[in-house]
Amino acid sequence: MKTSTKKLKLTEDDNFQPMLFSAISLFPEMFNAVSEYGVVGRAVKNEIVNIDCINPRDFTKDRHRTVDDRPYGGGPGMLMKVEPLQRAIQAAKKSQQARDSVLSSDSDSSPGSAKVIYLSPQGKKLDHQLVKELSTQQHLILLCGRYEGIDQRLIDQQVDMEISLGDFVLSGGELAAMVLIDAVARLLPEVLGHSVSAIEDSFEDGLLDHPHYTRPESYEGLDVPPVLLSGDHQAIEKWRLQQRLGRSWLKRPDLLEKKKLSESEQQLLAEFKKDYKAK
Ligand code: 4HQ
Repeated sequence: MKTSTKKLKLTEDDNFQPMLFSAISLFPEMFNAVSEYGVVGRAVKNEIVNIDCINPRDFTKDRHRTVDDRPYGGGPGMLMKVEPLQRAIQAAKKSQQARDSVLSSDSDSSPGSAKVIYLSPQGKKLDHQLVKELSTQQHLILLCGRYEGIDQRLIDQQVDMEISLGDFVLSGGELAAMVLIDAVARLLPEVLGHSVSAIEDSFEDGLLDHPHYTRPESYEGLDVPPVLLSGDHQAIEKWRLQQRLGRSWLKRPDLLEKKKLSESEQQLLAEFKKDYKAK
């Protein structure tokens, strides 16, 4: 056996650690939606990603396992009780410390650096840049609020970062946490392989994607753009870049304003605009 040339699978490396997401949630079953399906489901199965659900209800101490309480100052709705959440966060932090303690010390996995994230509309808006930064972390603890949310002192004391999906209101942080897990996990090099570093380039370079076509060649009288059938890979790449520039100009001018275009990109876009205005 030629052991010397056998490439070690990343996940067989003694120092490899799956990225850990600890979801603190009253509805842990919701996370099956990410951990059992598709690309992230496979990453979980292959132990490239771990998703650990922690239910604050398991950290209550009263007979009724109470997880909600009334807001000081009155008003409608309830808040999540502080102590069960606090204990759940501590438990999440311990689970990573337990993993670190069985690893050799020369790994880069920066133990003790779990980031606690609270999903809320007050947070920083999630975008590709932030997703990329999060994908460099070993352990993210995702605090999923229900009811009217959590006590401000818990945010001040325990939360490292507040993140929002956008200016709308969800009925709980779980869906937001799952969106974050999906977007972050697919950026891990072990999850999609190199095929997608190219695909992910879309947002990587701040442009929208180009249009895609598959069979049939003609559908309802609409033909696939001929260049895609030409076999001329250079021409195809050029057309795709032009489409990406053009679509960004049409649908997301804010993206183009942030981006510095090269001479050839400016020319491709000018040509797209000319054709667009001629139609
Ligand atoms: N909520 N982006 C309120 C959100 C939200 C968002 C989560 C509703 C937290 C207490 N989360 N709970 N938008 O609307 O992330």
